[in-house]
Order: sequence, then structure tokens, then C-alpha cells
Amino acid sequence: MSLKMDRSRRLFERAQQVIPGGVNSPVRAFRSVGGDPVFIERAEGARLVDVDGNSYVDYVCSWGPLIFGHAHPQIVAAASRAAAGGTSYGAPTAPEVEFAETVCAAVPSVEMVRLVNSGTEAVMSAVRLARAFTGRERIVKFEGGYHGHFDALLAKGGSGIATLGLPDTPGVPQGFAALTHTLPYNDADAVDALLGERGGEVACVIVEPVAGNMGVVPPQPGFLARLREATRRHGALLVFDEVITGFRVAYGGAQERFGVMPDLTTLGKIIGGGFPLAAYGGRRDIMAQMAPSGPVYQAGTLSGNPVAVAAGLEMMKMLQRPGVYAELEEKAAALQAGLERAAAQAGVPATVNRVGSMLTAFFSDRPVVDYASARAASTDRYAAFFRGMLARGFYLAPSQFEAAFVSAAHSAADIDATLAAAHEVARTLA
Ligand code: HOZ
Repeated sequence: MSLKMDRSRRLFERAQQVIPGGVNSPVRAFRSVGGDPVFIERAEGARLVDVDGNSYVDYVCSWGPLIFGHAHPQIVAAASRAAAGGTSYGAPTAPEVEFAETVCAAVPSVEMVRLVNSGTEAVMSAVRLARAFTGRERIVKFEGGYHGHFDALLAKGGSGIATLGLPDTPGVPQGFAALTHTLPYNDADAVDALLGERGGEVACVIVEPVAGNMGVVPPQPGFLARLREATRRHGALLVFDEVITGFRVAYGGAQERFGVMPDLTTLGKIIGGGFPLAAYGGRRDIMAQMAPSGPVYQAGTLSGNPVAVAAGLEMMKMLQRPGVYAELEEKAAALQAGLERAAAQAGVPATVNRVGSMLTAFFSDRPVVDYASARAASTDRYAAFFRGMLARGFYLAPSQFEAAFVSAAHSAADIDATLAAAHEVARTLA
């Protein structure tokens, strides 16, 4: 079973002459799953269509933002209306005030919010703010956690860094790396021990409250609460990177779902409605340190871009409809159970981790609770599973160390068809 890929292949050859590796973000290159990337021509609802005319049920959903699927008419209309009135002003607008009010009302710990353009920018700004607010320089992150391509947080990173098996990235000054401590995810004792030793020097602990960039790894019961206690005890800030989980695992994000409140939160993906928009926010006394109300500098020409704000605002309004999250949960649970069944019937050891509508299948006979156990899963089997599913018209993340996303546009028939294909593919993995 193979796809017609002539046009994609020709485009990839051209792309490699003018774009490093032929892609504008490393994991898109299919390096860890084999084969060449498919080039997308258009998309609608749960479906992608590539330049050779192949159609796929899409579980990447632009890596998370598209919780209502591709090109939702309401979101497209909101963005088009905004664009017709001007695409960027570099000056304040009424919709960005409404946007900020909506985020503050939705995300329990966020009292003030600043809009930026990407998750990386949000994290970089939040860490600068945490350092300024505490007067401390060290930061703590978790192995396999990915917080964008910000120098200080690339150590033992997930996502593309894990996918490509990169050692510590060249170009990051030693002095920066030395200020970052990396601990195993879900190991609250390690956090207690480190803060016990160096707590007075730590500005913040940053965590994906549900890890999504080493594949999906849920927080173990009590892990987030213990991070909260430990950071409070030592005067460090707790930063939740909710770029993936924000508005995904609940309307108020992982902090609502797990009932643990950070000091600062970073957001992205869903809040932009499929456009480049991200944010960081949190306690009023901390956020008030940002210029121009305080001394900590951060700025951006396209921050609060009116087209992205309009799309994101529409998306957040649509997410307030009753039943949206229950329906996503139900579909994703059916997918999880079906994938586990497919692997079990084929006699292939697998564990499918899921929180809400984000999930990852690991071909492993033990639970995946941290980066070490995620890395111990068979990436060869994942690659074979990916290729088998792609050939049958199902587009999964081209890496073990990413999440699959279910959207409101995925129908029960899409899920059934996915599982029928998964049964076939699983048999080839045994
Ligand atoms: N870091 C993103 C996945 N977690 C990759 C985004 C992309 O390649 O578009």
C-alpha cells in the first residue's frame, strides 16, 4: 500500500535547496518516521488534502490549535472580517481588550495577560519576568519538557529535540545552560531535593502540566500540587506552560482540570484560532512588573494582531458552548480504547496515554510516566505504525514525541475508520 507522492517529492527537493532541511520547523520533515513529508494543499474539517490529491483524517491539527478542525466557517468569517478592516495597526484595539478579558475570565489563575506571537516568545517573556520578580537567576524544567526554542529551556527538551535525538543544542552559551536545572517529570521528590539545596536561587519551576512534547504523559496524582507547595515554600514562582493544554484539556486549561494554580501561565495554539498568537499571564502583582507599568521589557510589532485576535476570540466563544469538552473527551476516549484493543489483539505491547482530547500511543509494555519511559518505547514500531496509517489516509504526528489531537470536527465515522485501519496496521507490527 503506497501513496502517490510525485508532487510532494518534487516540492521537497526544491524546498531543500532553499529552506534548511526543506521545512520551517524540524519535526515536519518525517526524519524519525522515514519517508518524505507530504505537502498540504488545503484542509477542511478533520481532513487534509495534499498536493497529489491524497486525503487524510488529520490528528495533528496544526500541532494543537485546531480544536474545531480546519477552516471552520465561523472562524474564517471572523478573521476575514477583521482582515478587511486592516491587518495590523501597531496600536491598541477594542477586540484585544475583550480578548484579554476572555482569557482572564477563563483561566483561573490569570489576572492580567500580555499578547505575543508564539509560544516561544510567551515562555521567554515569562521566564524573564520570573527572574526579575524574584531577583534570582536559576530555573528548573523537566526532562522531555519542551517550551519552545528559547535558549535557557532547550536542555533535554522534547518535541523536535527528542525526535532528532539532538544533544544539547549548539549556539546556547554555557552560562545560560548552567542556570537551568533539569529534573525527571513526575518526580516531586527530586524537586524537593533541588529546592532544598538551591531554593533561594531559583526564580521559577516551569512545567507542562500535562506533558505533550515527549508524547502525552499525564501528571501523576499529587505531582502538580507538590510543585505548588515546594515553589511556594522556597519563594520561587510556578510557571505552567499551557501552550498545548490551555483551552484543550478544559476551558480553563490544566489548572482548571487539576485544581492547581500557578503564578504565571503561558498560552498559545488554541487561543490564536489557527493564527500566530500566544500570551503569558498570571498574578496581577507579577504582571504589573512588565513595561510600561513596570521595568521589565518586552514588546512586539505584531503583538495583539487584529486578525489573530478576531479568530482566537471566536474560537474561545465557540468553546463556551455546552457539551464541547464532553464530546471531545468521549471521542478521544473511544480512540484510546480502540487503539489499545487493536494493539492487544495483534499481540503488540502498547500503552495509550490520554488527557482530554490529547493522546499518544507508545509501543511499550510498561507505563510511560516520564521521559525515560517514553524513550524506552519502540520508536521503530511507532514509525511503522505512522507509515501504515499514513498510507491508509490517517495523518498522525510524524514523531513518537508529540501528541495526537482530536477535534470537534472528527466524526464518529472518522474514529471508526481510524480504528479499522489501526487494527490492520497493528497486525503488521507483531
Ligand atoms: N513544536 C511543535 C510541536 N510540538 C512543532 C510545530 C511545527 O512543526 O509546526
